[in-house]
Amino acid sequence: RPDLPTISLEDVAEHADEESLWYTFRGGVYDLTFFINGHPGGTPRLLMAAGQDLEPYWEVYRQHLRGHVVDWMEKYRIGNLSPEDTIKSKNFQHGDMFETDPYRDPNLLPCTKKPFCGEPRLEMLTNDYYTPNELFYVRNHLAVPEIDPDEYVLIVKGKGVKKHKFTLQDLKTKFKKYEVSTTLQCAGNRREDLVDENHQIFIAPHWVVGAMSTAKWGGVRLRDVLKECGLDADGMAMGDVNPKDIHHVQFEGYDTDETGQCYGGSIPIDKAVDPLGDALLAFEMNGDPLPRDHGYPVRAIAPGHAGARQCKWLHKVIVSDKESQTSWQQKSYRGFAPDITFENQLSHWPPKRLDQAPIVQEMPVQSFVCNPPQNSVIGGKSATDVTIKGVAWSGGGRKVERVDVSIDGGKTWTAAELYKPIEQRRNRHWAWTQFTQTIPLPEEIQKKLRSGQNVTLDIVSKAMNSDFNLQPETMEPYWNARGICINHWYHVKSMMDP
Ligand code: MTE
Ligand code: MO
Repeated sequence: RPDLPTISLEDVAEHADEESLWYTFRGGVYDLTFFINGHPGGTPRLLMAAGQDLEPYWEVYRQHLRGHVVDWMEKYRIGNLSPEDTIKSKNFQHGDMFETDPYRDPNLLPCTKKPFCGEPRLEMLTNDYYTPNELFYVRNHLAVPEIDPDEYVLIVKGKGVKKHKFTLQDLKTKFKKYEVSTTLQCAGNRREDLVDENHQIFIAPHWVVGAMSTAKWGGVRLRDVLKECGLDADGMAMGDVNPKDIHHVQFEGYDTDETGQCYGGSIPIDKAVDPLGDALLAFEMNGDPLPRDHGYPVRAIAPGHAGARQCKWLHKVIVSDKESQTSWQQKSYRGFAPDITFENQLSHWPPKRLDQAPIVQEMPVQSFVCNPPQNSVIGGKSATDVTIKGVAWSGGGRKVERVDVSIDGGKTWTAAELYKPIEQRRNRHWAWTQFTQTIPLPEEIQKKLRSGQNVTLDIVSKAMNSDFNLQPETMEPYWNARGICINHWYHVKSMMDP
């Protein structure tokens, strides 16, 4: 950009506070002051890198290197570094907080590596009803904390409770143990499906589809712990007691970013005190202690709610009049209208009419085909049918009543056989339903195959929940800039090759 002035590294370093935020990147100088509150990872992290070169940070947080982030930033370029300064700017070394992350199974396909987000190979999700722990999707926003179980403490405090501290041993011995089977799904699952030539999403990770898994969680009920700390959970659940200043239960994790900000989220108090809500503080996953990636030693489980509220490495439970004030509650998981984009509103936080962008808790009905796998080649000159398998789930404990499948992209449908080997009661259908169906191939497809021609099937499923809500056909009516609650038909292309 020869039209822009040359700026020295010393000058850039002067612009490193809320008044003025300058950065360098590959020889360019950028003024991102307006973006102070817009960064999806939070203001402190933007400040942390202020006055410096972004490349060493982005070596760690590689999701930024996707073309559109770099392109977008170009609009805010104010100058160039000299060739000497460009070389110097890269020498800054940034520590890697992810070095102590645990080993991961190679069948957990990484979507981002630092922080680690991985989704299981989809075709493996229908092998078992409960997802094996090593294949359960992982969504970390930060590095995995190292927690000594003897030093672990859970702090409960806030409105309506007396401050308490519990050790892991206290949780295991002072309360009755419960087991709850629930599916977790990241609110951003299938984010990649909202991206095309006309739609960009400036938030990572771009999950394909596998950010959904199911486990049986063992632990103690959140309501029992709150009662032990003095909250009138029974009175509140019955509606006899309705305190004006108690609306939310906030969770905070042991995991923190480079600036000390911990992960956090909250759920409504009604979910926490509801005896039929099954909210847990879990220390077991499918009968084993929680793996490190899934929150060892204790995590929150709020069945039916978005993955983001299931706070891992749980350190604090805070009863409050307010929702969690973290960026994960306030920014990341809001549902914006289709005309709101990152460029036109969200990079200048807060956008207008935040009240029109609700914070997600319970998620919409979802299903997708796992088998045959995406882009697979299935054989058979003499094939006469194709067997489809997949998973379906609805947030809010709503039951999956029916799943229809199609091999012609949704022109014709057949109801699938549903499989749910455990009993869950009305509005407590926290765990998914698996489905399978064998569809006869139409005569013209069979003819083509017999004559040696390829046929590509467009396999789709659509689930209906107990509210009679169905998955929408396309993303247009609900496209949203944060890329959340994505549930339109998932198409699997599978080629039959004789
Ligand atoms: N809790 C903490 N402390 N830190 C996190 O990064 N990620 C959340 C949630 N709880 C997260 C967390 C998100 S967005 C999701 S989708 C789920 O954990 C994922 O849980 P899993 O990794 O066990 O599948
Ligand atoms: Mo998530």
